[in-house]
Amino acid sequence: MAIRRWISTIDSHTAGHPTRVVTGGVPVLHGDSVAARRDDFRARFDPLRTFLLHEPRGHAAMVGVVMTESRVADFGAFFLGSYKYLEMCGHATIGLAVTLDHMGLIGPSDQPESRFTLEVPAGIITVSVTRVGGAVAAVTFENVPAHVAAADVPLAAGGVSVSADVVWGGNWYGLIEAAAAGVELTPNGVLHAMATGAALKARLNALIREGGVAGASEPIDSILFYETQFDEKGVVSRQLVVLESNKFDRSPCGTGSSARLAQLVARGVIGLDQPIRTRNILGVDFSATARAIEGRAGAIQPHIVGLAHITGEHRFTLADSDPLPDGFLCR
Ligand code: PYC
Repeated sequence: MAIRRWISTIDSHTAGHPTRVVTGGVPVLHGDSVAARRDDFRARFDPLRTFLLHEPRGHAAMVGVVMTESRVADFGAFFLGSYKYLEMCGHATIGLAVTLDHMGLIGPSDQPESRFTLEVPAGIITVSVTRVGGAVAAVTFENVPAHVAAADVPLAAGGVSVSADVVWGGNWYGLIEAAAAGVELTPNGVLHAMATGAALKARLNALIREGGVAGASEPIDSILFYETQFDEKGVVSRQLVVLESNKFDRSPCGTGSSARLAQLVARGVIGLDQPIRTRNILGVDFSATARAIEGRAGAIQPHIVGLAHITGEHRFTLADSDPLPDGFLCR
């Protein structure tokens, strides 16, 4: 059997959501910035994205990371989604940090902490890895600033009438209270949540496209359904991000958690420097804290803490006779 392509990856999961970091096999990319090299990849090598992320090697929820040089940060990386390229991805940043530690690329493992800067298409972020007994115990990233663009947008679709806040957290989100949308934040509620979320996202994007949402001009990437709970340690945001009709974030979602922080601060539910927990439908938490940004009233700097676990190392191949070289997804 003749093999036409080899690509190696290290895979991990962050609170259940997969990250596939490419460690070899991507051709040299051109451009002055990570965003420019991402655009070069998209223009010339997009079939590599679907080869790696789509079935039979991946699935709709798979997220890929391509590392590339940075002229302004310690590392550069861009994010591959199964349907599109992401400006920023929090769970994959945590997965990347654990992968870099696994590869021995971010400092001696007997150090209690390693820090690095990372250029991503959305900007430059700072990442730190905390170790206990030589093993990674937590990854913290300081995300790009988050802000609310529009609040209380009335929305009717998918058989429900709700209101949405449009919020930037590194990607664009429509934030909707789960109970108002009849969505259950449990594994059994996911199919219904994806159908309802996809209908609400399409409606909200149509409104934004028509200029009907003051303050919002870009299409949202995802709907984030939430429920706010209070316990003895403070606020818990239970949440589920619907990315597409067949795709939800298994993790509490790093950029979604950033958007939630901006919303909770804007609504006065929490203050700056007050950590909350954002919890996925599997009961795994991120810790999330909003910090002030000097000279930028209305925006907050999200600090997100989570953990990822390595699941395996792969050497993907493409045989000449493979009838599905670019992979496939069914909606
Ligand atoms: O964690 O930011 C995130 C994310 C975005 C899409 C999937 N995960």
